[in-house]
This record gives sequence, C-alpha cells and structure tokens, in this order.
Amino acid sequence: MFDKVLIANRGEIALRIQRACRAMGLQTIVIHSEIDRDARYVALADQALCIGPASASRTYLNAAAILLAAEVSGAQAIHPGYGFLSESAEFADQVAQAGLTFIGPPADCIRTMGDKVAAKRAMREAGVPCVPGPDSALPDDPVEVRATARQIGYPVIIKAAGGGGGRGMRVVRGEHELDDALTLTRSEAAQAFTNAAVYIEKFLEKPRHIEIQVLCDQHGNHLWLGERDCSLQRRNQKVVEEASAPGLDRALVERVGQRCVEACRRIGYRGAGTFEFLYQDGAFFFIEMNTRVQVEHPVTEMTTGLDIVKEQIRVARGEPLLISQADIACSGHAVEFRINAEDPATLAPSSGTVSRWDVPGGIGIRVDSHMAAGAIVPRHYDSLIGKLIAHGKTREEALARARIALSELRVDGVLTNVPLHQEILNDPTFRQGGYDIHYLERWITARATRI
Ligand code: MV4
Repeated sequence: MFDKVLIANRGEIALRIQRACRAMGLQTIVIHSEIDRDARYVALADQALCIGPASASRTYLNAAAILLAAEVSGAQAIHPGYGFLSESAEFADQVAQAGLTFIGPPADCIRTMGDKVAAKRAMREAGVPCVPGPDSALPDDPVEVRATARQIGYPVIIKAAGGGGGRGMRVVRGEHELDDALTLTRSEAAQAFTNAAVYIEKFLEKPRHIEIQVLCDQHGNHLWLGERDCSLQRRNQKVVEEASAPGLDRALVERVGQRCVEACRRIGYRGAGTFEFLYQDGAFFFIEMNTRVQVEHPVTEMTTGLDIVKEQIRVARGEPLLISQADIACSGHAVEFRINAEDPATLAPSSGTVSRWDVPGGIGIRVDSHMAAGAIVPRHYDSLIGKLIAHGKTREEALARARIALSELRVDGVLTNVPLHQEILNDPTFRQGGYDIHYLERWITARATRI
C-alpha cells in the first residue's frame, strides 16, 4: 500500500497522472529538470524536486537521481508515464529493489516484451495471431536465411529484436537485396541496442495500425477495453487516433480481444498494456506489445468511461479491478488530435514561450495539456504540447465537435500543427475512415507539391 507517488515524467502526462493521484487522495511528488521548473504541474504537485539540467539523460532518464529523489521525499511508488524509463525492465527492478512500487507491469513482462522475438513467441504460443515468420532470431548462415525468406515469400522485412516503434527495420523486396539488408540491420542492431539479434517477417504493404488496450490485476481479472485505430502517423509518430476502428467486423475484434486477455493471463501480466497489430485484408497480425500507458489512452477512456491511470494505480496497490468484462460497454466514438509545437508547413519542431493558450470546450470535448500562457516549450524534449479529444455518439459527430474545438484553440508564441489537423478533417479519405499507415505521409508529400 502507498499514499505518496513520485511522477517520473514531464508534460501533459505528468499532469494527467497527478490528477489521477489527487482523485484517489494520494500525495504527489514530481521530479523535473531546470527548464521545466515553472511548469503548471510542478506548481500543482504536493512536492517538487529539481534533479538536474534540461538534458533528458541527466533527469527524466536518470534512474539513480529519480531513486534518490524518491528516497529523500518519502515516495513509496513511482509512476513512469510513457517514454523515458517507462519500458525499462532494469528501472522497474531497481524500483522494486529500493522497496518501492513500480506502477506498471512486472519487470519480467517488460523484459519479455522488450525482446520483440520473445514477445512474438509468447503471443503465438498464447494463440494471438502473428505476422508470418519464424518465432526465433535469424541464424548467422546466409544460406539458411535465404531459405527462410523464400519460404515466407517476398517482400519480407528484417527487424532488430531490440528495436520496436519503427527503429531498426528494413524491407527486402527480392533475394538480391537480402544479404546487404541483413548485414546493415545486424550492424545497426549491434550498435543501437543491447540485443543484437534480428528476425524476419512477411512485409505487409498496406496495413492499418490497430491496437487493443488491456487492463489486468493480480486477482485473475484480465480485461480488454476495445481497440484504437492509430493508422494516421508520420515517421512513426502518431498524429490522430480513434476508438473504435472504423469498418471492422465486430465479431473478429471480439475474438482477437479475448486472445489478448488469454495471453495476459498466461504471462501473468498486470497493469495497463497495449497489443499492437497490423490489420490487412480482414486479418489481425500481432507485431509488438507496449507495457505502459499510451499517449492515446484518452480515446479509450472516452468510449469506456474508465480512468485508465487510476486503474493502473489501483492495480499497483494490489487492489482488484472493480469491473468485469461484462461491465465494459464501448459507447460512441472518440478521436484524439495530438497538438505538437511544430511548423505546420515544414513540420520542424517549434520551441519558445507560449504567450496565449485559449482552450476549447463544450460537450464531448477534452483537452489534456500542461500548457498555459507563459509556459515554456523546450527544444530538449518531444514537441507534444497537448491533446484534443472529441467524443460523439457517432464518428461524424465526434469529427464535427473536433472541427469546432480546433477552431477555438488559440496558441501564440509557438507554431502548432492545428492547421494540419484542420486540413486532415477536410480530407475525404480521412472522413471516410479506414485509411492505411502510409496514407498521411503520401498526403503530406502531395500537399507539399500543391503549396
Ligand atoms: C511492419 C510493417 C509491415 N510489415 N511489419 C513500424 C513500427 C513498428 N512498431 C513496426 N512497424 C512496421 N512493421 C511488417 N511485417 C510496417 C510497419 C510500419 C508501421 C507500423 C505501424 C505504424 C506505423 C508504421 C509505419 C511504417 C512501417
């Protein structure tokens, strides 16, 4: 049991976690860098500790400094948020060794999912549908690899087992490209990740990115909370996410959701998690599991009415979930627009001081942001400054509400991608729904030639 939580993150998620803590009557401690010292969530916390300069490696990624801050402040639990140390099995272990509660899954689950080969093997064994390809790392012998690639059928993709989120992968369209791709991906993997292993899969040309949210306690309750469509992305950064995914066969989603829940039971998963799938030609293919709360969790909160961060904390306290699968009814449609501080024309990050921050409101509108007039957007971290989430009875209603809300959002001092979102909302393919993961990049390229 704990009543004092240290939030090892920054920005909108630091504020989001703090709100959940407050709703549960828990004390909050935030750690922060020098450049974040005047942030709104820092002032709102019960206690704040500056642990270093702006550099993320010396602050939000500095496990030793965070553990020391927990010790001196008397925190009994650490919430890692997303990014930074959230998926470090080593950090989760260190937190436990310090006698504190890590608000997240067991370190072993994080470790398994961090190794994409081990993750895939565990999921296939649990009956989750996976992308065709072996459940093992590639052998050194290029002749064996050639045979495997031929068996799968070109195009194939070679991925680093220690990668994920789009890092360390290479598409191979024919045998003539295989040796070079293998050598390059292997050397990248050896350099960038502690795990040098690579693996091979069938390359899917035009998939959608559909993910399934799960929530588990240690009392045998394993739930799935519906799916999200995160196909609108650029350079592996999601831009718009929605729940539910338009046009899917509900009976199929139901079966896949149940498989995810069974897999969680099998591996002893606890906390919130996300199964990432590629969806193509009416079938789901597991690629990775995320063992953290995600940026896009609010769309699921809007359709289920659940507070995912609160449930994460409940579960970490050893308490049982108060809901069962039968209680989960996804209602209506929710869409999230990530508000980034970036030049809408060049898409380059824009940093500085926000001089005006006028937030939209009204029925079905939620804004998760740590911004305010006077807030600093440092160049040292990612460019997410807020999220605008719209809910409606139907997708059309959610999009209509989002359109009005985006028109009410006024930001001065930094550039934002709000104009990009407004253009996206007018795009017939987006309005139709069901676009694939390459749609936005192609749309942006076409737009660049239009301007
Ligand atoms: C793939 C794929 C096509 N076929 N795997 C990129 C991020 C990482 N999570 C997995 N990724 C992909 N894996 C096979 N077998 C295409 C991608 C991919 C992608 C996936 C999800 C969201 C955006 C993406 C953007 C480019 C490529």
